[in-house]
Amino acid sequence: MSATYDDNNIFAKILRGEIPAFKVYEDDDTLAFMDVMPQSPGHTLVIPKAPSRNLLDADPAVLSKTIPVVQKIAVAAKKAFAADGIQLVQFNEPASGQTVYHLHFHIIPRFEGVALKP
Ligand code: DGP
Repeated sequence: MSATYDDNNIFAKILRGEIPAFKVYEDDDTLAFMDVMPQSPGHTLVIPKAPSRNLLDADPAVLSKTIPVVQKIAVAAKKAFAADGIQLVQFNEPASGQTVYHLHFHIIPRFEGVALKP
């Protein structure tokens, strides 16, 4: 049996305005904000507003709205932080490294010769 969505997760609280976040983009369906533990300058998270635990239980109709925003933020972050590339990371379930259980996409600017922070 797969785990269900728990709306006490930290990103649900950000969406409800219960805890602060440095927001960089918002529309009716999607929010982007800076990661509080950035692995590189400009590390940004993009989340759908609709509840899903991760990609495995996400509604494709929701994803069809989220992915264009992922692209938009990736392009903007590359330009704003003068990055050489963008790493897109996304975890599903604890075994993969997921720690916050609301679907999110990491947009991580990468720089030639510079390793990520651990
Ligand atoms: P993961 O579930 O492993 O993809 O990682 C969750 C990410 O969420 C991690 O990079 C740190 C970030 N994060 C955790 N708590 C907060 C928070 O309260 N605010 C923000 N902006 N980011 C958070």
